[in-house]
Amino acid sequence: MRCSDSGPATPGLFDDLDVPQPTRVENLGPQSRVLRGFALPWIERLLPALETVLAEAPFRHMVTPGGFTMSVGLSSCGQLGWTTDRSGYRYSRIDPQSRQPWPPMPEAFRQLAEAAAQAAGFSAFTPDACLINCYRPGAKMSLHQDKNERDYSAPIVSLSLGLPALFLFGGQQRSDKSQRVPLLHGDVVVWGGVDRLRYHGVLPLKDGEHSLLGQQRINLTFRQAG
Ligand SMILES: O=C(O)CCC(=O)C(=O)O
Repeated sequence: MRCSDSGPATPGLFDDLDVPQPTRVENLGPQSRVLRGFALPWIERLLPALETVLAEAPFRHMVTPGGFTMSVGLSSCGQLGWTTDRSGYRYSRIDPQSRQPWPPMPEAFRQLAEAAAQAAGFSAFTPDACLINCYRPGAKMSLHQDKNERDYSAPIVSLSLGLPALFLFGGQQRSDKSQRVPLLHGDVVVWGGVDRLRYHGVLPLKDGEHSLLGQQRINLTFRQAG
């Protein structure tokens, strides 16, 4: 389950499960929340499901329309997968690498995303796309808005697994000052409504070793895209 290696899981991957803690909620804006540790009770279901998805659709480094290779490895599951190449950013029903539909969204993923959206004040969230981002040390994501979805009435639900990262949460303009939000294994960020189009990104991942995921951070971003 590595960005550049879709081989078998690390032995003992599930031996050291985190102990669930009650969720602490932090507000980033009027309709954006960090749900601390929200996913910890789901980890035992999420990680095997993630391995199944990645066996079918391994991480790959996509190219932006400007010709830059992204430092983050990408995969997707669900009806729609987010892709980028020289012709643009878009959602596609087909994985451009395998030319097959993306793997189905595992039930545990969907349930977690819906529960997190509900906990953050967004009922009726039904994700049809889950973008899976893999960061190795040094990988980053520049400030951007999520704008390829058909309408913006549904929130974005974003789960962090593995190594800690510094998430940037900015304003409606790229030049607005960003908050720096440390995100840990099991944290979920939800933003929608008036905050749906806020710029966000991730600073370069620091070196480290996570007890379950090794030298990487994996982010699952759930969207209602179609
Ligand atoms: O990795 C993250 O926490 C954010 C990912 C992200 O911004 C995106 O996929 O659009």
